[in-house]
Amino acid sequence: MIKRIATLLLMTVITGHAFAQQSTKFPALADVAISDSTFIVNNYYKMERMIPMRDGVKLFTSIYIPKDSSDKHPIMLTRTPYSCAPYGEDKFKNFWSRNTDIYFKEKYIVIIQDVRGRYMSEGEFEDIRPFIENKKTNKDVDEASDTYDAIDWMVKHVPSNNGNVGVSGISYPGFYSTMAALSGHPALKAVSPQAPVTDWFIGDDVHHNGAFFMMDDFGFDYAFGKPRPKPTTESERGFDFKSQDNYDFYLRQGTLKNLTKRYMGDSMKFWNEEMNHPNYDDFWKAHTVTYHLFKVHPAILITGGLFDAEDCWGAWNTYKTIEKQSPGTRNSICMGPWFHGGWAKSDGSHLGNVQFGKGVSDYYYKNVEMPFFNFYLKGDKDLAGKVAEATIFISGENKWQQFTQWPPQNVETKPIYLNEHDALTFEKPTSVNSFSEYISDPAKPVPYTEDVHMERTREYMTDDQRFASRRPDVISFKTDTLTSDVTLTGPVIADLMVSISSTDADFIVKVIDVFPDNFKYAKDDKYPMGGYQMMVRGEVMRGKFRNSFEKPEAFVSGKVTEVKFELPDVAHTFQKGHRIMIQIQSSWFPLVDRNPQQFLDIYHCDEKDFIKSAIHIYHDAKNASSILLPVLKR
Ligand code: PG9
Repeated sequence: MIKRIATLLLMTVITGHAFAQQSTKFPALADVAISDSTFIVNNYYKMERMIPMRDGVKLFTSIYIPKDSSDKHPIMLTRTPYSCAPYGEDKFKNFWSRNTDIYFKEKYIVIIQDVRGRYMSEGEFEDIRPFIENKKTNKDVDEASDTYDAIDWMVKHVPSNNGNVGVSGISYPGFYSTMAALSGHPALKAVSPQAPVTDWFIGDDVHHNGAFFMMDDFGFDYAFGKPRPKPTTESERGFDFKSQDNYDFYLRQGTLKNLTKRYMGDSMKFWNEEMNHPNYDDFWKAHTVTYHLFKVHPAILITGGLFDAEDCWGAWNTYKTIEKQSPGTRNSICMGPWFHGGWAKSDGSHLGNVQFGKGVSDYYYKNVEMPFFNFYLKGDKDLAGKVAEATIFISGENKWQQFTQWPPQNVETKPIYLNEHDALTFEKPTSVNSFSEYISDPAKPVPYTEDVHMERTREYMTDDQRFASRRPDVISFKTDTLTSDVTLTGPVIADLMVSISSTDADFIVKVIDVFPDNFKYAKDDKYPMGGYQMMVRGEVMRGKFRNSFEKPEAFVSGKVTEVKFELPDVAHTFQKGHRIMIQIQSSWFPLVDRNPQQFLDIYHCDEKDFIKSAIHIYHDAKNASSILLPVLKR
């Protein structure tokens, strides 16, 4: 380490004078990690500016510029609610800790902006600020108009820019990227919304199919939702759980009403909005960008993780919505075996116990993201067409595959049926009045993972499900050992025939790859991989929304009822010798809040409202429950 700092110092001294005319402000070494920092620190300088928006509000913007002014460079802009820190023109963000340092090697001008109302930018913040379709005055501002105004200033004032701008961002910055694509600025040529926050009621972060993702959202809202009296460089403090056991902590809180009363005062604006909008109403629709993707002009690259616990839905559905609403847009997608943002933060070789091989993230940057932006922002002609419509990693066989459309054309939607004796067959059941029963007890909800911890893990997305298989309130159906590979590429649809003894319930469906009993990655596997039950996809459906997210409906106790819902797209090969398993349960705690299993307002109910429910899942000739699988024909 010492040796490398000496090199850095030496290089700074040697190269410092060569660029003195641009800037003599080198960052304090304490703010510079080693690794690629030497290159970035010695070849870039930093400016900070307050950029004026059309309504007069000014946004704090950090601008990193190549010292090489012999050429003009494209701009890569990220707009974030999570701070463009560090603040100070002599302090560099540690870009070198992420794969995105590639933009410095490609000599982009890298710009990060605090969005309106966050950190050092002026104005009032609004979570996922609604898009204003017909802006009439300069007071009609949203994230699209803020991006337009920011880009307009940049192309006119940032030294050495070539007039071409790209925008990219992961997660919430992914939402700002999607909104940027609606800005209409002519200099904005290419946008990459990555794991974009897209619809917080249907599939991202806060709710999935109307079920509240309590653990993620409580922690997020508590830290993020506090009012900001004035611009500040300081981050909000997170919640002090005083516990290392999230299952115990949230079970002890009992109801959402208690969480609100105990920890979330009236100042927690968005939490209180969530508590008071239990259905998919105009509030949620106004805060959902997929109603406005009709005029997307820049080229689009959507990037996401197949095993992203936060915005997997957003990635798939932003791409699909642009396909539908802006058919003329150059719209492409790349999904790899990553956790949330994993392409930027990891080599992509594994998630938890499941391995995907070497060079996964490298492949993405070298063959997808950089060619995409270099083509549109640098005019690299030889890259034309190199980026496929859909570049998808197929886990299981662990190979990248390029498709001309997504879902692929040669996909057959094949129903696989739940059957008696826990069987899963492509043949329809023939039995009479056959069902599996489990008792869903809110006092003992099914954990979402096996071990004890506080922060929601990202590994749960590929965790071994054997802990759940062994519970009496989880039912599992599995195929015989596969005699040939089965590759699934596209959305999975659960079509359950159920009855419950109460008036509401949640249904969690998991698609699982059961490894052979003798499976090993290597002789010294740290975890017993033989018989591993890898979750390929899991999703929850809050039963009362089965027919409408806007108008929830109670179940009639004991009446056979269809519950049909879509799980986010998958890309996985169940290899020969493996089995396909479907698991069904009615709680997933504390990932999802407990359903009191009565038709009522869950956000304001009391502990006494939580009751057990006897859940019947039917698998007979009259009421056949099935999972519609997107089987790739090869
Ligand atoms: N997807 C992240 C998140 C947002 C809201 C609640 C919980 C998580 C994020 O935007 O960082």
